[in-house]
Amino acid sequence: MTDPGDFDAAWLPDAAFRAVGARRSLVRGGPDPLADTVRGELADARARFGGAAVRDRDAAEFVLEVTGGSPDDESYTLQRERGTTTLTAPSGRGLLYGLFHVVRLGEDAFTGDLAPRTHRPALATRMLDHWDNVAVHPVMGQVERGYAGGSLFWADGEARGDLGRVRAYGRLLAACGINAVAVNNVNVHATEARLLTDRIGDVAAIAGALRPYGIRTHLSVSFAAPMLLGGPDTADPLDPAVRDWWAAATARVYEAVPDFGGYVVKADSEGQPGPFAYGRSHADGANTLAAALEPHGGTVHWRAFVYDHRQDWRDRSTDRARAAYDHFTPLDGEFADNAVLQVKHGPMDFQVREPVSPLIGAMPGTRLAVELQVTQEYTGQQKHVCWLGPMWSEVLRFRPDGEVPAGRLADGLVAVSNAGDDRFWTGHPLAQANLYTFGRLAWDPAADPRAVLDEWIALTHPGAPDRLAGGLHAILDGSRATYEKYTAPLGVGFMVQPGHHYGPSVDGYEYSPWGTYHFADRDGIGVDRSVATGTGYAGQYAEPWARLYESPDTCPDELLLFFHHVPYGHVLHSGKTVIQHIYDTHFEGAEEAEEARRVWAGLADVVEPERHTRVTRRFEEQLRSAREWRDQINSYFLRKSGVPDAHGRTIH
Ligand code: BDP
Repeated sequence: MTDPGDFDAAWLPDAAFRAVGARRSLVRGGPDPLADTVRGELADARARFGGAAVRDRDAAEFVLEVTGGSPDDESYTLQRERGTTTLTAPSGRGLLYGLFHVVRLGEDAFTGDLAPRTHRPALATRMLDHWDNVAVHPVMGQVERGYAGGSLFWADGEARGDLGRVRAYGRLLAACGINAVAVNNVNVHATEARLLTDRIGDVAAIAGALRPYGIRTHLSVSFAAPMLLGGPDTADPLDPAVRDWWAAATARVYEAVPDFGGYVVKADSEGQPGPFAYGRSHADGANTLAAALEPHGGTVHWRAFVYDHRQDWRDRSTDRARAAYDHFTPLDGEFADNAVLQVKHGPMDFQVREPVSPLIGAMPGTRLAVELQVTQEYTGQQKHVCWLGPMWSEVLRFRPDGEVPAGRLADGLVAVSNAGDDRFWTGHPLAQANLYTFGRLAWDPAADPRAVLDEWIALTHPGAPDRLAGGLHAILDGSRATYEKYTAPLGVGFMVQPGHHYGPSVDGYEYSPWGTYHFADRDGIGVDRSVATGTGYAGQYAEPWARLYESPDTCPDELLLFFHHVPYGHVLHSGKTVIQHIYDTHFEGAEEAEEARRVWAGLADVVEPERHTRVTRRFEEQLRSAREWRDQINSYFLRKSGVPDAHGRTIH
């Protein structure tokens, strides 16, 4: 067993269980493996905080009961009257989520009365994708875009022998509502391809460690798997031999992992094989895998991140932002019922500011999951504080046609995990807030992210003085806005160093074929994506958005350069010119990062020393980097435009 002291307790410190553990409690119903998990949690908490297990309902202060129903029903009902708190759920799954709800409430769950209230997740799939390689990749390392050490699942080219930490991970995930995990990278290399066949035992072991916390295990597979793994010499999805191969391979997966969740596929994207090679559509590709999974209750998550990364800016049709919509909307209605199209939240690639992808909402006949990136590839790589709750909430509240109620965007929410074998799980201890917030927003996309942040703060630092809670809130709440200020302006994106994507390089991708341009010249900056004169991307939206984005007069400031190429003197709705906005935000952003560091320094006496030191070091790097961003961006645009800063500040 891993010594629990080897890693941080994150949002489940023992003290968070004080209220639960101090009660006389009774668990009824079963047999149900997840109810057993609840029993175990309660027994541990009681042992710590002096409560007792009782057999008589009348003697119990806390009654937990599985009432019977579908094992997949995740709902629970909580109430309190006459001194007894009662948690009921149709399944052990719901009971587990209910227990964590009670943990969040603490003493409030055992005080006064609580009218009965039933809680259930808004989205059925709440999933984390791990971009983990089994073997260390020569360029990408073990975890692609990972900033938290090695993989939680894999070490030395094999599944970890000790799965104690995987179990602890599953527990943390359950406590914020996540119910699915894909355990390997979407870029499937040779070793990882074999997880599907001769190495399925490794996957089964991991699934066994996650199962007690209600988490189903999924696998990223290569579209070319039949060819890579000794099957037919083609991966043509309509070839009967290929279909048979997938059916047989999938049946063997289910022998090893009976509750296996399904496959994740990145096809025809950034060098991964796909159906285009055979003149087949992505629906053909997805449906072949879906057919193999269907008899077993599995799902294929088919990624919509399909674009040509070897293109020049030839004409409007090659705008990368258009690609996912152009590829997939003609296929609406053609995907199998157990195929889910997994769509990145923005049309490009996880930038700090993008419009919501127009594909979301444009495929009413297709099951859809929205993909977020919790790992901070483009948002500071867990060296910078950047709490993404507000950004995700904006995405989840977006109404594609101005009408769809919040939380109805998709069937599922998926995110690229930011966790690794780091002592603090996430490299930057404050990046734990991103993982937690993702789970809670997947459960309830309409939740106020700031309330979720405070929940995380309270759980992670039980009994902490108000000063600590207030300081953490101040540091995290505005951190995405701060990061946005000192990096690429007004939605234009990128301007990062090529390859690793950390730190500024204004023209780093400007003349490369990846399709990520800002088009800055001496007169202006931005990408014309209007229908009238540009790439036509704005026309992929339904009204009212298409009209709003079409004109620089109505386009929101923060997305102006994503949609329009404008002169530096263009006046924003804020009243500032674009060039002055660039200068001002870059000075402000670096100052705000400095202020956040100051707040953190003032918390030294109320934060565990190791955690405090880790964050302090990260702040040093964040400040260095923020100043570098400020100086590079400001001097680049001063030179390009020749327009001086209105406030006469020195630009390096
Ligand atoms: C990009 C990453 C790359 C991923 C790709 C993806 O740079 O490492 O493989 O997304 O989502 O953001 O497939």
